[in-house]
Amino acid sequence: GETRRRRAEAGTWIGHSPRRREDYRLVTGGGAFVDDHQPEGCLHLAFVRSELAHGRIVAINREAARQAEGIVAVYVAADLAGLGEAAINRLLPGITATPMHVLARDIVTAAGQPIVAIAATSAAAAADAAQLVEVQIDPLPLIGVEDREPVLRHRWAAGDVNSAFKTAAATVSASVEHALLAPMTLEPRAALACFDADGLTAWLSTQTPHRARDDLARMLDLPVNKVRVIAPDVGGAFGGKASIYPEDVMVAWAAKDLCRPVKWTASRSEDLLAATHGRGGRLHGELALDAAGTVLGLRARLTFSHGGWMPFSAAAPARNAGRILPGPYRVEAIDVSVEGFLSHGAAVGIYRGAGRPEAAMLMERLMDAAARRLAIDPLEIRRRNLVASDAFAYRTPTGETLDSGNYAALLERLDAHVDYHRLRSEMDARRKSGEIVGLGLGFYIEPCGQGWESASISLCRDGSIVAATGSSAQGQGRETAFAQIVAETLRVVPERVSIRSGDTQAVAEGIGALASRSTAIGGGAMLRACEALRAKVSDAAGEVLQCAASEIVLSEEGLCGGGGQSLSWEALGRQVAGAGATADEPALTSSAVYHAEGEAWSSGCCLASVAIDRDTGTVAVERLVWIDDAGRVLNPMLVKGQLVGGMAQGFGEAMMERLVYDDDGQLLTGSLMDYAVPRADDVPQVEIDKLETWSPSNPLGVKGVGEAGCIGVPAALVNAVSDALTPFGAPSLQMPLTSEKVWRAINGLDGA
Ligand code: SMO
Repeated sequence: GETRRRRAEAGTWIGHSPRRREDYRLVTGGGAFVDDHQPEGCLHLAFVRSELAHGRIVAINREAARQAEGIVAVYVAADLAGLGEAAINRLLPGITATPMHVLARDIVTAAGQPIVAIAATSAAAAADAAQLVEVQIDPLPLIGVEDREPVLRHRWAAGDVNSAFKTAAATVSASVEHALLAPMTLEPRAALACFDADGLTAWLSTQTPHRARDDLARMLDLPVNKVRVIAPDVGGAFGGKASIYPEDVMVAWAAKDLCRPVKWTASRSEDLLAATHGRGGRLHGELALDAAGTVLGLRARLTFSHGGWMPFSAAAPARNAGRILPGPYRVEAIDVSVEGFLSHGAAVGIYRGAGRPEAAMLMERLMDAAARRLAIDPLEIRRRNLVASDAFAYRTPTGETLDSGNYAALLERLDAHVDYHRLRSEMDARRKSGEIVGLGLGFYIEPCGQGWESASISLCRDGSIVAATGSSAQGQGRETAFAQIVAETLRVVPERVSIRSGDTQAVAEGIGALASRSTAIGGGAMLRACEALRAKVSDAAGEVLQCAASEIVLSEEGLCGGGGQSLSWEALGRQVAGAGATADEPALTSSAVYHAEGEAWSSGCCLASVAIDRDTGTVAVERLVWIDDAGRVLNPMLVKGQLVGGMAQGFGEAMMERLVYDDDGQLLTGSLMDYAVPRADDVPQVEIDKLETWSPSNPLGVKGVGEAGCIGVPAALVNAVSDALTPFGAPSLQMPLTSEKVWRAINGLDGA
């Protein structure tokens, strides 16, 4: 009531934490996910998938399936004549694109690849009929990475790296392997499509509705304006829902072919098998340093695995890892090369961080190696190499421009928060008394997206304000944050504002929610649209109130003219829209496409302290302290939610998770009995503090935060465990740091 009004008057919604407006709906079962939509007469798809990782399809017998109860159609690749190809983002020059096949024709390259699609009157009938399809595949030998040509290749070079290594007082190296991971969403992938005289409407569990629309239009040869994609509630995405999938296209094709609604919802095992995997990079790096620990040069070779085909953003992890590799450190001479290879398995795509975690892990392992070699404290050696706070905008040797940051202040705040040197002495004392304990640091930078986003906003006939954004929602609180931007700009309470997202009809063009970009770029678009609407509102109110537009003052109560005359938002809406208009009819509308002036770069640092149980190798995280700088914070509660969620996934990567294929290319981790996702009682407590270095790259001064936890936390954890294992010959362990691996290292056994 009163507090709210005062805040609205002061225009201070930004920086506060109103409760998430989407939560009541979501926690009371009122959410509507794709699978909750069940149009009349909806058919269900099931897929017959390849049982082999490589082979030639020699025969498919679908007769029995066709005769089964409730079966409407049984599709093979030959039935999909005229189907186009999905787009690929040529983020790096020299990409040899390998787009997906909706259904495999002739050759299968991964176990789990769809070969046959069955449409039936129920999901159970479709699944039963799938058992009746006989697919005969002649096995082919698997192709190892050594027998493949790279599908992408790029190199970043600057300065005289050879002379840096020649003149160095010390050189160190590190190798990092990122296991393949599953972007584990609560809601598995799901697609529903209807086709009628107006065209195709597809409900997809996607984070990029407009891209999906364009893909479906191209592949199905429909005009873009005849395709509408709706992302209703999306139960997590994490990069795994940023590209169109064969199953999505098959659903749309079947809906068009049969002129009936068609739906498919993945099982958990289907997602583990055939949704895109994340990570899977192997990175090797070397640092050249002078005797004081100053980095003189960096060499690195990064190898990424792409799986069986390349989704839209296939090159993003490789490109990100390379372009951000020096991290927050000043390095003038670099030679960084990256190569990507196909392999037998599901496609590998972006996953929360998309190359950033890989870069941070390599750089932070290297800094620790350098600290050990030169007997300089790990915090101190970082302090000596951080980009100085007066060096921004800082041009990196890979050609990126870090817009802003204060890395020294991050370090000071971390130091002060934990009393670093006391903590270090405590650890030393405990180690002397026989405990296995360690401290680890992880510094990171987080680029928050490039390009543009769109927004549109209307004052409606009833005085309500409806805003639409091309940034979509997947659980991160989009409605709440964007309502704050609107409320702040138009000086109203957020309750007056509704936010629409995830619908290609809400805004004509858009990018979506990925790459930590939504607030920096999508928020910028929303701000611009709001400013344009504010001008229109002032003009219209000035006309009604007979005063200059510049005299109009906006508040929750309405529009006030220079002489004290006023009218309510509803009165203005009614006046402009006309008496005959419906309540939700737009009276005034403004749209904006905002092109970010530059990329916003978040940053941060983490410290982990761990204690290891000598008998079991179990790692207990005693403290996880984290300072994040996401620029100006719109909503501290939402930011904390992003940080904690990212931390849980980063913890999972560092300590527990790993997709495993056997030598025949069969996935061994096909269920949650085998793939270890952290549960609530696995995830450590975290102490979070922040810095707010506002970004000059966008009008809100904001940066991203969605990926930070996956970037900084694993590096700190791995460094902490490595530090703890120093007395055991400092073995170089690769993630995940399972108790078995750690126990083997303690006991000097192979396989650590
Ligand atoms: S890995 Mo993200 O959704 O760009």
